[in-house]
Amino acid sequence: MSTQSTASTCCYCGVGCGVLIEHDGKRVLDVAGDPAHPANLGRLCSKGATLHKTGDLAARALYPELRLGKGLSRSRTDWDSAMSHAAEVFGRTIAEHGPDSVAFYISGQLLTEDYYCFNKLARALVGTNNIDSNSRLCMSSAVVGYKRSLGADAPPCSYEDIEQSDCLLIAGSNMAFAHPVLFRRLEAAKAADPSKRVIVIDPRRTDTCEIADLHLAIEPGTDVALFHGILHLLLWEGWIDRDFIEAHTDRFDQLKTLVRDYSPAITAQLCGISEDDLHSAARMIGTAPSFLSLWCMGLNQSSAGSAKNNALINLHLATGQIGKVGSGPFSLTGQPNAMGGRETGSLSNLLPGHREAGNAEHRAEVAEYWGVDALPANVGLSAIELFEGVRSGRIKALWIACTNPAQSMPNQTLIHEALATCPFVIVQEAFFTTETCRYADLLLPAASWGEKEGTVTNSERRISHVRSAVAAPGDARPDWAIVCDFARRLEKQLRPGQPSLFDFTSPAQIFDEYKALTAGRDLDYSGLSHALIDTLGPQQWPFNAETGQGTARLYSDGIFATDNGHARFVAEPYRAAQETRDAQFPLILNTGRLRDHWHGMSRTGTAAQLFGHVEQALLSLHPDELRRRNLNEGDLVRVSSRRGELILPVESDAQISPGQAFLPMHWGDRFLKGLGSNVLTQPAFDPLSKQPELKQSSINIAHAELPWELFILAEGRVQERFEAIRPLCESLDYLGMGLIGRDRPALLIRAAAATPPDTALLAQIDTLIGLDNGPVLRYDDAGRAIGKRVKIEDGRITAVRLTGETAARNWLRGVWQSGEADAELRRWFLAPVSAPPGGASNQQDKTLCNCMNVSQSQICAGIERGLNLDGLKQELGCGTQCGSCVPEIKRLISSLAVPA
Ligand SMILES: Nc1nc2c(c(=O)[nH]1)N[C@H]1C(S)=C(S)[C@@H](COP(=O)(O)OP(=O)(O)OC[C@H]3O[C@@H](n4cnc5c(=O)[nH]c(N)nc54)[C@H](O)[C@@H]3O)O[C@H]1N2
Ligand SMILES: Nc1nc2c(c(=O)[nH]1)N[C@H]1C(S)=C(S)[C@@H](COP(=O)(O)OP(=O)(O)OC[C@H]3O[C@@H](n4cnc5c(=O)[nH]c(N)nc54)[C@H](O)[C@@H]3O)O[C@H]1N2
Ligand code: SF4
Ligand SMILES: [Mo]
Repeated sequence: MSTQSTASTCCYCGVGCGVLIEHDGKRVLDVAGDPAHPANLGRLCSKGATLHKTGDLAARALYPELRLGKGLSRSRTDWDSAMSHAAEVFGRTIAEHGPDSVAFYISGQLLTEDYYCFNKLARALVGTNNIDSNSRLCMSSAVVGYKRSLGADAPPCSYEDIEQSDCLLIAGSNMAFAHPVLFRRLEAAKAADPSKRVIVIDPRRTDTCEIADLHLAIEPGTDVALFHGILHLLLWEGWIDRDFIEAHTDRFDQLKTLVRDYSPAITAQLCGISEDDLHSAARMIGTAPSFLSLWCMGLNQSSAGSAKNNALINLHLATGQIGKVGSGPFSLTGQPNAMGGRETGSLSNLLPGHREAGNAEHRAEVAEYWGVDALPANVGLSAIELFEGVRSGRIKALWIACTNPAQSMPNQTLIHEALATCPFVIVQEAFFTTETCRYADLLLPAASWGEKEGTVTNSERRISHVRSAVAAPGDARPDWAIVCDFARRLEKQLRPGQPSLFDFTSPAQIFDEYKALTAGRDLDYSGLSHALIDTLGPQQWPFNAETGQGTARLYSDGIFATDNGHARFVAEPYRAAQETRDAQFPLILNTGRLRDHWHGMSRTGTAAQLFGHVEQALLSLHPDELRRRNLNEGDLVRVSSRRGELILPVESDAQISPGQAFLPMHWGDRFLKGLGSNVLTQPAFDPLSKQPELKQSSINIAHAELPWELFILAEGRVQERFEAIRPLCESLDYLGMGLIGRDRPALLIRAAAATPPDTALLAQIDTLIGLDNGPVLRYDDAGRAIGKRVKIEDGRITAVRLTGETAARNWLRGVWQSGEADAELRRWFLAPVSAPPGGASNQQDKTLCNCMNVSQSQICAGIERGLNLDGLKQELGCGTQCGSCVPEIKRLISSLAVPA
């Protein structure tokens, strides 16, 4: 069968890289970076480059499934029955309880056309503003920041500015992990011009710091104080642009008065940094010919998220560093189409075309365009309020699409209660495995990456055409098509006899209807169409019909999107995070991304290769914090916050400051029993953006006394076995699940309990992983509750189960990985202890270079032999493909290399 190539985009982050999908018309075979796409020019990161290895069919939602009553299980149904049922329940709920008794919770990963249909459905047909998206957890503080300072929600810069800037401030962004291809572009530019200055502001020393001339490890949540302290110094030194301030801005005097209080001594103390470092930062910013800032969740996910955004933009306005090459405030968007969501009005307070739901004129404009009498004026619920409304019973029918709130929202206990009690929950998902799907009364299978068509806007306002390469599996359908099918049925109840508002047959047609709503607005892309993007390539808005071209940079003329064309300084004092350290909860928990995983891992969690870098949930703490508590790496701790408790192993990490802890956000209840990372985090939110404070929750930890341990490694059928074993393990106190093995994927489980579980559980697990038959070595010491099971087929281990004590687990993994079951293994097997044979390494290794499969131990050995980065690249091949591992290799070199 002939191989074809379809140009599309990566479905992960907001860099929006172009990918070439290699396929045979039926299956995706490979992906490559698209050299013609301006975002990445052919590059991909470790996640983009492995797209074709993810999305296991065994995890896909294939057919609509309906549950006819709580407590019953769902059964397969057809689209016609599913849609009629949904329209009937929504129609009845609206009739009985009014339009605000239903709600839609959607996602920054939908395509622009999907969003448009959802918005039209909620606001024009149902008549509610209860439509919000996971961008509330992500970008809503940036939306408020841009609007307050500049008048419109528009990042003014281009990716080229990253390469062209003389001084970059990276605040609360770990772009080495989260926006890797942009980080590669910055690395290359800095290598070409080492005079470029980079400042990183992050309480953790992340891999992004590998490129920094200055890292300010501020106390969590103190960014506003820092930015005001920097402005104080810029004023003192005369490093501001008075002409620009005079001609193009308002309200500077108020801010000048406020920042007088942020003297270097006070700022340094509030932020926990040295005055020298503060002076250095101000000097770099104040004396640079061009100054660009990049920021992400370290600023947005905060109860002071809006204030942080505006305090940073203040620095650009005060120095006149905006609208010029290499300058400007440039927020990095998280999700691939969070920008499209903002454009189409997919937050409860917005309307399409950067309009406001709270603005009567805006409502009238959109209502007229849609041909309806009016749009609802009631204030819609934002994500946190929406789920509180579900729990309190105010929301009686909830539609969730393309997001997994039972993993990603803070305060998971409340979210799970809400979903369990909601009378009717629709989940529109590509993978049936997510935590949220468990609560679906109606599960609607959605087409996913490579299978659907539409448009997305990336961080630099660039709109790409997302193309489908293969058909969706089973009965899965594109999101827009599901929405329109439902809407046409609901119209029969709510607008009988009137022409349909949802008579769309293609995404291009939806785009053409929608784009007119951007005409005359700041983002105007009414001049674009799918066909034009195909001809011209991806384009940056604004792009209107008259100019017929995209716009690389906004505000070059010094005219801003406010009523009088002036940008506005925002003067708000520093306010501490909601939760700070206290006697009861003495640590601040920070959460964020890993390099190779994506959010709740519905996609990346199906590829064993992507667990090579980090394979299980670990709580990272500074070595001093472990020492103080007599904890060793791998020990299980009970982590508690004001909202919940979680058991998981600790790891020592000197990149985390004492008094702080870090837990990746990816682990949900499937991978980490106990509702996952977000059982600990708090729902407190910023008063304006309503974005929750996901980066700072206070916690305590205590050693978890769980003497009975379980370790399982089982090769083959990983997805199926994962789904079968996970629900069996509810009785265990700790349960961490993962995958390992690149060429021979295996399921990996570590668990523990206060007392041994029922033997029936172990028997069930044995059956599921094939330890009940075939060539299995068995050792049982009932008195000490030690059990060993090892299956050896063709001279190699294929399955292991240790119970009671699991001291040999890392060593056994190594033996499994080596592919040879030797005599030493048999001797260990017969010994009455679990500990690995004397002298054998029990260290856990990890894969640093995912592309070339190079482990940390190989790289460390190379460094000890005196190899530098180039030497390692030549000898081991690491870092020569996507480059995602290069910052970490550099860090190892600087920590291990013996000075010559
Ligand atoms: N690999 C990978 N990449 C992704 C994603 C993914 O899941 N995996 N998700 C995408 C999405 S949706 C998003 S939103 C982005 C997120 O991208 P980032 O925001 O870059 O990633 P995070 O790890 O969430 O957080 C960034 C940093 O904020 C720091 N931080 C915590 N508190 C503070 C503070 O008070 N002040 C400052 N200055 N910094 C603080 C954390 O230590 C962390 O290093 O990533 C996108 N890219
Ligand atoms: N503690 C903590 N929590 C956080 C964060 C944090 O930093 N710390 N970050 C927050 C941020 S910034 C974000 S963006 C959120 C992300 O949180 P979520 O939105 O919950 O993240 P995903 O797991 O990406 O959810 C997307 C879902 O859509 C499904 N899907 C994929 N393709 C399609 C499709 O084409 N159609 C449909 N219908 N479904 C599809 C996927 O299988 C997946 O389950 O998490 C937030 N939660
Ligand atoms: S940087 Fe990586 S994850 Fe982000 S769009 Fe590009 S390839 Fe995808
Ligand atoms: Mo995000």
